Amino acid sequence: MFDNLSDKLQRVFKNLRGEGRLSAENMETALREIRVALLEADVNFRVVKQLIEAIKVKAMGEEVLAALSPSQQVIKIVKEELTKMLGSHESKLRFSNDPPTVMLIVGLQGSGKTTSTGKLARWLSKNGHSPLMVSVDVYRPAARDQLRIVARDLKLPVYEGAPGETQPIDLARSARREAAQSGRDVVLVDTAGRLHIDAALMTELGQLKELLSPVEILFVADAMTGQDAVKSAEEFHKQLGITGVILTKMDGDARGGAALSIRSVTGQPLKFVGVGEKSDALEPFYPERVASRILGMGDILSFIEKAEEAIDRKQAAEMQRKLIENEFTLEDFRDQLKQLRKLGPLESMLSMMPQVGIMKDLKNVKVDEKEITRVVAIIDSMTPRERDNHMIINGARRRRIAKGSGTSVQDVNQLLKQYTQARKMMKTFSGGFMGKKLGKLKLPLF
Ligand SMILES: Nc1nc2c(ncn2[C@@H]2O[C@H](COP(=O)(O)OP(=O)(O)OP(=O)(O)O)[C@@H](O)[C@H]2O)c(=O)[nH]1
Ligand SMILES: [Mg+2]
Repeated sequence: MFDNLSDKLQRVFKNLRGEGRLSAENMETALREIRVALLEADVNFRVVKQLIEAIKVKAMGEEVLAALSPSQQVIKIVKEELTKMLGSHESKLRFSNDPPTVMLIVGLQGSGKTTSTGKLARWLSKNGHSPLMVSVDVYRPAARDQLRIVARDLKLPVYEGAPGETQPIDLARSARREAAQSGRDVVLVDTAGRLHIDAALMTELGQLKELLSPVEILFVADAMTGQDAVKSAEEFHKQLGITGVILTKMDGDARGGAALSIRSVTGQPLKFVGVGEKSDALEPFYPERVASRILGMGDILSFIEKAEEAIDRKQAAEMQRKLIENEFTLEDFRDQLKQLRKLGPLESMLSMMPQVGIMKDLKNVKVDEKEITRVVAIIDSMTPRERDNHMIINGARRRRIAKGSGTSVQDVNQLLKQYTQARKMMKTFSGGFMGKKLGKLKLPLF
């Protein structure tokens, strides 16, 4: 996400780093480069213009004459303005005082409405709500089945419709009634998509809006479609009035910049980003964190939040103690690996870290998930005593472990080496950079 833009902006800042102070000339050059970087990243040109103007005013103003270096000043200003452009504050979902709250999920064909409906249902149920999903896509034969499957996988309810209930309006009305009767507080309405915005679609969505008085009308925008996503968001907003945006496919290598313009162009907030096909690949949108990520500062906060979801605090504290006292056993190592796996693809986790120091080297590390599985299998094949004290694992024991785990003695050797290295590294982390940055949460990385 934003890799290119991020690289380019960092180059601009680097060039400024050599300068003693901000001058009209070096600022002019930096602004020009920032402008090009944003345009190349597909940020809408009107938005770029506003942004550059705002940065310029601030940079030339008095407040920059502080003790910061020129590049620090510019980074600070660019970050503030980017954050503002992205909406300043997190924009939470709103709920009706008179539940069930209805949320309409709208957007063009294939933008990710059905997938996002499922993700949102999962997110809601993890955050104290009890959603009911309903698909009113009666045009594509498999559409309602698709949502049914999503719901089944999530073990969350979907309103399936009564026999003969074939109209979007009827389905939506019944779903709301069912939610009210069964005490569900949110109804997520997955609507049909069209290739292009057409009058029939807008009429139908308009009717749904009138009938359901949705508190949220969330426009699902496919980040891969660039400026088209911005244009259709604008059009939906004009015709229907959207209340927020879910930006999907931000995990793709799209330039992503278009997406950043949606807030400016429509005036409606980005509420969530989709970062993968799986149901947990949905993140609330935090303007400041995204700005930091774009500027290459890493998204420490998202990272911590995700880690916290996966890692049991108590266990983490216990791990911490063991690390410090050098009691970290192979069994702990295995548990850590398992937890790391729960965090999701390791590479995507690493990409959220600030690209400094050791993390810079780790950025290019390809983490092989199969390798983790193998390591876990090897440790599983050890006796508790061996796990407790790796020093007793001699040649004969290594052979037995290899056999038991279907691996080779070299594999076992390699693992033991990794383990001892990990112990060393984690000790460094727990007191060093990571320790300070992550506070109470020290993540072992191997
Ligand atoms: N990589 C990635 N793929 C996504 C994301 N969100 C959705 N998709 C994929 O995009 C495709 C279309 O998603 P759907 O949810 O079916 O889209 P839709 O808007 O409901 O499509 P229609 O109902 O046909 O209009 C699917 O293959 C999804 O897996 C995302 O955040 N990242
Ligand atoms: Mg769909």
